[in-house]
Amino acid sequence: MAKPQERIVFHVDLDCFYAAVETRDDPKLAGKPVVVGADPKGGTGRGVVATCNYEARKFGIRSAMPISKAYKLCPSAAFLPVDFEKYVPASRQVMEILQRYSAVFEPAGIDEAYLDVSKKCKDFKEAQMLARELQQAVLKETGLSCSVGVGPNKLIAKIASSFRKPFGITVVPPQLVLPFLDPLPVGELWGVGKKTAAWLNSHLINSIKDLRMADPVALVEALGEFGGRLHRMTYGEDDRPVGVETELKSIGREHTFQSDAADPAIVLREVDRLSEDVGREVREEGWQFRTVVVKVRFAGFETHTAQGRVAPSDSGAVLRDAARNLVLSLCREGRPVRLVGVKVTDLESTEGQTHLAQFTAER
Ligand code: TTP
Ligand code: MG
Repeated sequence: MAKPQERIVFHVDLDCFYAAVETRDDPKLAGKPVVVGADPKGGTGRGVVATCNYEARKFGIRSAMPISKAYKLCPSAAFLPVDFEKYVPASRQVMEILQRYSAVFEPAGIDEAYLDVSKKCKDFKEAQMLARELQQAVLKETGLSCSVGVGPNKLIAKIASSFRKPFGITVVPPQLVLPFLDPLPVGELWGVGKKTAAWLNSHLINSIKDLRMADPVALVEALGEFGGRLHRMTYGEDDRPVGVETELKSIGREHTFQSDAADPAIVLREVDRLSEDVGREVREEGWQFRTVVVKVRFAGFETHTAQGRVAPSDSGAVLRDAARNLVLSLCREGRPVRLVGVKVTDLESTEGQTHLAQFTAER
């Protein structure tokens, strides 16, 4: 067991998740650049890259980049559509494995989760061995590679898991928290988006150490309450427990048809309307979403849901396109639809969300 009051937290994140599932399932793709996302249509396609494997990243391709740009960077890559029917079962299988390593478990997205292993390991050395064991088990049982960050809390574990990817393990015991954070760019901190980073950089605050040395009063004056939180984050402290979801936020709307809709065009028109309403509310609340969830209830009450991740957004158009694709993936049998619903989750304030986009682009 870890010392009283000392916690040991893992953040596990799969490596190039969607692309990894695709290459696992099709051996012909091994070693080739693989891009998962919208159809590039020979360079004229609209839409964005969901993710790509590490071979494709060598060409500069990144999540959330326009697919046309990805095509220009590497036209010979394999371009594949997003296929949640493959990713959701893969995600579930990984999450089941992770829960064998600790009951104190918190999924944080389709390909990431936190584990509190304080009761399983007496120190960080043991935790490192457990992380290696977990990583090997995931690889052996699912064919997927993951990276693990090990730290005294969620904040450090999360930053650590992305530190050495793919198939990395980064252990940051309490006494190394400050030296670990010091040289990292301020954008690594949760909530620091492009705008905040640009403002900080213009004041010669580039690294987390620079930010710690900055005057907290000046930060609060410039950034409001967030400036104070940000300054505290530079000490790497974080009390949030693992296993308690921080206020699950979602915004959604549903519509039941007067008479069951057999024509997909009618269903999609309703999806557009619901997406517009949900998008408006998201913007009014000052949120951005990362996950889109749709629900389709067929005549006879059989209900299916599907969900997909998108780059952080508050755009009704992004929501509509994602929702349309998801609904189509459920409706393809052409069965009459009784009810359709559109919901967004993984909501964060505008600040927090730009962080993810920027982080992805820079990785
Ligand atoms: P990430 O864990 O951010 O990315 P990744 O697993 O592809 O790559 P990495 O090795 O750097 O962790 O996201 C998990 C999945 O979520 C990713 O495989 C595809 C999806 N996703 C999108 O659809 N759009 C996005 O903008 C991002 C960032 C992710
Ligand atoms: Mg990942």
